[in-house]
Formats: sequence, structure tokens, C-alpha cells
Amino acid sequence: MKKVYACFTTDVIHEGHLNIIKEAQKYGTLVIGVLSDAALIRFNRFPTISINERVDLIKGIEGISEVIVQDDVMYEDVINKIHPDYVIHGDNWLQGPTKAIRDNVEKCLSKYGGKIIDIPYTYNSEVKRIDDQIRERLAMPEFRRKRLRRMLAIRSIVKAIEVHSGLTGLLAEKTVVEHDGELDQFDAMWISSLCDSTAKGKPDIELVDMTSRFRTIDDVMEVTTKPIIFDGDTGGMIEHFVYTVRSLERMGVSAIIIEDKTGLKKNSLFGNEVIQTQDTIEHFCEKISAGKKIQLTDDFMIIARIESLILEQGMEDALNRARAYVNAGADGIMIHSRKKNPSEIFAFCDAFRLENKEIPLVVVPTSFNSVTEQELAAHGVNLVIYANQLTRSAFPAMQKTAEDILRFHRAEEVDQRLMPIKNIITLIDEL
Ligand code: SPV
Ligand code: MG
Repeated sequence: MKKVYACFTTDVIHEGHLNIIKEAQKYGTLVIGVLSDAALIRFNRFPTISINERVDLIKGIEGISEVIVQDDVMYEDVINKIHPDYVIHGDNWLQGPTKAIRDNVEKCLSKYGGKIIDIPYTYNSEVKRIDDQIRERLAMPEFRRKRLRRMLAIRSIVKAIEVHSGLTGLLAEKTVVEHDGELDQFDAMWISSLCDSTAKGKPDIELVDMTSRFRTIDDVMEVTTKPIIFDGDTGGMIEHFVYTVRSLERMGVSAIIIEDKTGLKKNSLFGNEVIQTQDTIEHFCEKISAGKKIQLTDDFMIIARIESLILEQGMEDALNRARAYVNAGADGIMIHSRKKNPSEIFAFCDAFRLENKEIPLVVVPTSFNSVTEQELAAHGVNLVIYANQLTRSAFPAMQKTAEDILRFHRAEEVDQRLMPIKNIITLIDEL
């Protein structure tokens, strides 16, 4: 009897999966792999049920000889282990980023004469409805909120990108890239004070009020499922901060990052070129504790951002503050720098990790942008935030288009570098 293998990444069995099973049974005995949580999160999306429940779901279907867990999105290990004669999959993997998976399967099977069976992918309204429902569930506050903590526990490094609108949210949600035979995507979204203010044409000085910032979050939440990290600036007055924490938690935001500055906040990337005042350790600890006390779930995170290196107060001050903020209840530490070279970030992370192995470390490599995620992870960083690159890439493109229309008194010259309207429309989901 020949052996047929299929890998399932689903939480719900629908007609498409049953078609694969029916077709596979014509070729031999069927082994189904269930993609592990870590691999599923990296490649696709969060599961809404546990790995054991997903395995049981498949075991409950008749005509399957074995169910195993597949630990990597690429099939290499599983193929080497079970040597299937056939691997069966919907033909949707013939294009797009998932083609890299098919290429990998083809290479592995060709070593011993195994074959791929591509069957027509099942597109129908019932399958779409089920997929949409899973996505809607992932977007619900109680599901979304806890996913940052889970992600930090599972991934060696979590990657967040700045978003400030529904459209940039969609980019963060849907951009998947195949590179060097691996698939990658962003794990989370950063609601930057700088870019949220810039999008409204306002300076980054805590001028855009909370109601307006929440409106931005809401726009993003409407069209995405990934966890959200909110840039809370200084957090404001303690009496106000507790309300902010409550609101964000209720909305399904996963974390707020507050920076230890006081008075009129200026963007950190100005450093000491402008007047910026660091908060006292005692007062900032009080703010963290007040926020932790008010939150209702264990999911929400308050991350303390240390500005000592930005304000040239030295490494010892940064480390002292980190210790104090953790003692006050901070769920993570963000260390910021505006040096081009990452050495002070590495020095802080190395010293902090000697004392504390657990608390997540967060960095924003805007100035020290040559550093790779892998290097940061090697120094104990858990979360990297690309805080403003979408805004900075969009603005010059829009500015050039505006200038060229003025220059040529028509739009033809700019058209070849514009995204076709059809592509914009297909980016946006319709219910
Ligand atoms: C932001 O994105 O608003 C930040 C990061 O706070 S930074 O601009 O580097 O201060
Ligand atoms: Mg900010």
C-alpha cells in the first residue's frame, strides 16, 4: 500500500479538507500532519484551538491511518521521517509565497521518486464563511489581547511594524514574504505616537489626545487580527493613566509602552538637542504600579521605556531604572538609543540579562538600523519594533507624485509608478 501525506493548518474541517482526504484515499493510506502552534503562528495565523484539539479534530475523521504533528512549515523533516509516496495539497500553493513550500516538497520527494498531487482548491461561499469566521474570532478583544504574551513565549524574536490607519494595518496583517526558502511576516503592530501624530499633521508632543489615538486603534482593529502595542508616550498623569490602561485593555490592545519622561514630551530621536526631562524613578514606579493595579486581566502588559541613554545619563542609571521598574511591576523593559551603532544597546541588554533572564526586552532600531533581528535576539532582545518606516516610505512617494502633477499639469507621467486601482481594491476585504 502506498503512503499519502497531507499537512493541515486548520481549526475547522470544511469541504476543502474533506475533498483532499477523499482524493488522497484513492492513492493509498493517508497520514495527516497537524502544523504545530509555533510553525502555524509564524507562517499563517494564530490557532483558535489547542494543538491537542486540532489533532483530535483530525483523528475524528474516518479513513485516516495516522495523525502526526508537523513542527516546521517546510516539509523536509517530516518527509525524511515518514517517506510518503505522495504529498497532496490544494493547487493554491502553485502561486504566491506558499510556492516556496511546494518547491521544498518537490525537492525532498524527488530524492526517492515521490510525487506531489495538486488538487483544485475548493473556493465556495461556505469555505469563505468559515475562514472569515475564524478571522473574526481572532480579532475579538479577548482573543487578540493575550496573543502578544503567547507570541513572546513561543517566538525567539517578535517583530512589530508601525501602523496608523486601516490601510497600514492591512499591510502589517497581510504582508508575507518568501526569502531564502523561508516564509516570514510581522507578528504585531505598533501604534507609534510619532506616526499617529504625523498622519494628522501634528507634532509628537502628546498633543493628539487619547480619544483621537483610540480612534486610530479602532480603525486598525476593524480590519486586522494581529496584536497591538500602543505607544503611550509618558502615560500622562497617574490619575489619567489608569483610565488609559482600562480602556486599552477593554479594547483588546496587548501592551502599552510608557517612557520615563515628564513635562512637555519631545520625540526621543531629538535627544538633548531639545529640552527633555526624565521622570524620577519613584514617580515613574508609582505610575507603573498604579497601571498594574487597575488592569483586570493577566494578559495586558505595561512595558517601561528607559530614556537614560537618549538623555546621556549613563548605563548605570539605565540599569538602576530597569531594576526599579521591574520591581514596580513592569511586564517588559524597552531600552532606547539614538546612536547609529548598537553597542550601547547590546551592553545594556547583556548586563540586564545577567540579572534577569525572564522579563521581555524591547528595542526600536531606527538609528541603529544595521543590526539584525538575529543579533538582537543573541543579546536577549525579545521584541523589535520597526517604529516609523511605513510612514517614512509613503511620504516621499506621495510628495513626488504631488510635485510631478504640478510640474506636468496632468497625471500621466506619474501613473507608471502607481499601484493599479484594482490592486488597491483587492487588498480590502468585503464581507
Ligand atoms: C514612536 O514611534 O513614536 C516612538 C519611537 O516613540 S521613537 O520615535 O524612536 O521615539
Ligand atoms: Mg512615541
